[in-house]
Amino acid sequence: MAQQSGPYTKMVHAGQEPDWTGAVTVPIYQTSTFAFPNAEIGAARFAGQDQGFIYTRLNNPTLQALEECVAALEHGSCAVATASGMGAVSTVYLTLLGQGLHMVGTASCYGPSRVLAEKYLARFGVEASFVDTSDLDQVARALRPNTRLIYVESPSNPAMTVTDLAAVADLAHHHGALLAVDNTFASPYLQQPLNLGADLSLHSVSKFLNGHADVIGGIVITRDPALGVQIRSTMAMLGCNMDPHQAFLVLRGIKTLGLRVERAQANAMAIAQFLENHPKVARVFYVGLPSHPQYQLAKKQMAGPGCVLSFELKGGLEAARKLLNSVRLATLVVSLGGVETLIEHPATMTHASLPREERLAAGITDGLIRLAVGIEDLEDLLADLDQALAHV
Ligand code: LCS
Repeated sequence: MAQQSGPYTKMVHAGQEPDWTGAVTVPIYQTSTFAFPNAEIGAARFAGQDQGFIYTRLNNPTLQALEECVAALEHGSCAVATASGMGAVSTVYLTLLGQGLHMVGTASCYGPSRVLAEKYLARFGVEASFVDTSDLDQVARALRPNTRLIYVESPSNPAMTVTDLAAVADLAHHHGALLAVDNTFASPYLQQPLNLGADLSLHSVSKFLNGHADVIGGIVITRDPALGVQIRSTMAMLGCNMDPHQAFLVLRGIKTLGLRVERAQANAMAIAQFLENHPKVARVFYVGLPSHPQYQLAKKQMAGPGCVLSFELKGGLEAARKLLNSVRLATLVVSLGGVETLIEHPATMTHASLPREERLAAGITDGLIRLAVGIEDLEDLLADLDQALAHV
């Protein structure tokens, strides 16, 4: 496969050349460890002078195929698969931060990414400030002499807030810090943070990359190969490696990433327009609508608005509960990025751990509903929402 191939070709082929057996699909190398041909080669592998496999916690051919595929999709030099998205976040934090060092993060990022920094790493002397990273002044004001990492989720959950990645990368680099971007909501199909200046990109592959709600996994991508080696070393020390069977399923999911996102995104656009015109809906947050505050920025840095939206019901908590209990096709569940349409209530579910004041500041009101749109027939999805809204 040529280096300059298009994204659909990469999804199907990158990192997935047939092995010596000719297997068209990368096999599951379900082995914990790899035999060395002789003592000298074994020693050379440990010394980093021979690239052969050693032990699955460090790497494995099925994992390597997935890592090469995602690195190609995001224009990185290196990728490291992890057991979960939180494994990817932990690996990035523990590689770049330490006692006396500081990070700046997106206030409305996935809750545990914030709790990990503010509660757990704080015990080891790491400082963290979480601000609205879509406001560059807030990011600049939060920087300290000891800031080493800016951690941005864009679009971020659930108000779909978009941060100017190229501008934040400049801020980070002028300050001697690195920029890591959680690219989960966009997926590599719609956004390539490294092309915009980020140093690291990461995903919960449990979402769009796998796409079928049957795997938990994560991945970190770097531009600098030396940083990639550090990331792999941290991942291996933490022991948060992905399993070969997980990697096989994610590779299979990636083959249809573009097709799935295109279809779900078209559904999301039509649903966002339907909701924006509905009398019981106060507001819709979807980066594909001109009413979204960062509509123009999203158009500039993303190849499409994506498949997740949220909307606020005029009737508050009671209306939200009624709607959630009335949908028949959309499934009431926390997660996103699958082929099926998923619906949830951020204030009492994904963002329940945030103090009420902070939740409201991030736009997470009691009437807010998050909808992760799938690939079902649009008419069926609209009919389901229409009948559920009639119960509100
Ligand atoms: N980053 C983002 C943006 C996420 O949405 C999630 C999980 C993670 C990281 C962590 O990934 P995991 O360890 O679960 O693979 N988001 C979830 C959500 O919105 N609902 O359920 C999980």
